[in-house]
Amino acid sequence: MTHHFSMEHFSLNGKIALITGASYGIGFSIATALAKAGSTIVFNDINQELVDKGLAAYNELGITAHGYVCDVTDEDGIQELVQQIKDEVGIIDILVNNAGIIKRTPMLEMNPADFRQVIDIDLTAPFIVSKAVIPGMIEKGHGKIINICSMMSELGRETVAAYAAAKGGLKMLTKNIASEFGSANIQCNGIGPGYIATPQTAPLRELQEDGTRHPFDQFIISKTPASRWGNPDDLSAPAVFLASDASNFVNGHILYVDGGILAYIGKQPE
Ligand code: NAP
Ligand code: GCO
Repeated sequence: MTHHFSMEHFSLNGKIALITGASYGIGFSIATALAKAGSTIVFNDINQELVDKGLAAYNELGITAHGYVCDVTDEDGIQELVQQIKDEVGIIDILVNNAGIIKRTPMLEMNPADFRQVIDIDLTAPFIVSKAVIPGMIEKGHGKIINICSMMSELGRETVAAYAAAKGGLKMLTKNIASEFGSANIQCNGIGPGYIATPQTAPLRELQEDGTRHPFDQFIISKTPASRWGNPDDLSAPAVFLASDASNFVNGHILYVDGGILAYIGKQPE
């Protein structure tokens, strides 16, 4: 990279990107953006049906993606997947830890088994996948890891104890990977999406029986200076930035893409 600014620093030409759980939603949008910026896209999902759905959707956009069935919590499966990607596509330059789940349950009604499952998928899995991918990055002499965090990396709310614990942990895993592998020229950053309209948040946006907006929907609009939910595409350019040479001295940072939620105390009374 030269010392002079060039738009080329945003290019991902020749790069190989693995985006987990990217058949639809936020992962799909980020993968599409990384492909448009020049990289080869590889994704996994939990079953063949989702992978096929993803492959068809990428194909429709003219993107050749490589899709694999793999559970991100299965360390042996992930190690085999990374080896298979190396053999069939090449060594991964960019990893986006996107796969995740949420359970909205009041804490006093939540079983430890459900709590552990959220931690397993949203926090332990990014550790497992990063651990599998980092040796290849060290071999290549560079790497980018982007962890999909949340407003719940910073804030709590009723019913999401496990998710907040996992996403807060993911923020610190991000800083730790940055600390441990910065000298190997690996940058690990997070994207913290605000409230984004995807199937994951659909229950919070369902219309009421009388046709009015869901109270949570109204709550989010009032908490967001932008006065709207985000779209998965709002995350596209921030992801390209963090995946590209344009961010080579940005490490351990969480880029909140939230329409201003974290900056705002809330609407003052009329
Ligand atoms: P999502 O429903 O969370 O999609 C994630 C994908 O990961 C799905 O395809 C899901 O498959 C897959 N997945 C779940 N468990 C997996 C596992 N064990 N192994 C492999 N894949 C697995 O939708 P999203 O809203 O696009 O969320 C993507 C990420 O952004 C998540 O980490 C989420 O926490 C985060 N996020 C979302 C929002 C939002 O407002 N939507 C805001 C902040 C952060 P299934 O369909 O079978 O579950
Ligand atoms: C919730 C939401 C959030 C969002 C997102 C916020 O129930 O509060 O689903 O968790 O999905 O992660 O950034």
